[in-house]
Amino acid sequence: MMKKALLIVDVQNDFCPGGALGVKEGDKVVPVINRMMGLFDLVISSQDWHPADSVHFEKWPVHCVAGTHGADFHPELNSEKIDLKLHKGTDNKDDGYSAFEATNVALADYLRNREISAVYVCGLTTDYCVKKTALDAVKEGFHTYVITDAIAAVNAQPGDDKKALQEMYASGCILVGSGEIQ
Ligand code: VGL
Ligand code: ZN
Repeated sequence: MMKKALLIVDVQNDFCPGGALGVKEGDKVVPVINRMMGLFDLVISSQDWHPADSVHFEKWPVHCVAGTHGADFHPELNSEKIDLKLHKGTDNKDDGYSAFEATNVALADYLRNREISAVYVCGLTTDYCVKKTALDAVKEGFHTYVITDAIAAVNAQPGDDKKALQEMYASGCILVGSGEIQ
């Protein structure tokens, strides 16, 4: 049996409407993700977890500062079902867009040690951290799925979401709907 992990990227208050870097309909991914959790051998989350003096904030409004409310999970996310919680972007010199850059756990080794061969990526945001995480998952040799109804984009330029999906598809990611997962 192919073992599979759900990778929930950055479903944090600051990326949801009303947050410091709130994305349109960012909160809509939450019920979709909660419904899927039971289908996986392993459920893993990442959290953007920046120091207040990060160089990252030269590109972005201040968001997801470690330990703040903005860095907490969306309150409706069923975080009790999460087996492993990753922190990324923790160094003041790094963007940490990919969950594979988590600084508390070496994610690729962690997955391989548990014989996970397929990774399903969802969460926020389509054009940054979801994309970088999915591309790294492919590079690390995992069968990589992106759940298209469980992601939302920054869309700094209109169409960035479509572009990101095309790039992920062209790199070997498989695009699926949450309803297709067994
Ligand atoms: C993200 C912008 C800045 C993300 C994180 O989670 O996609 N985007 N930091
Ligand atoms: Zn960030």
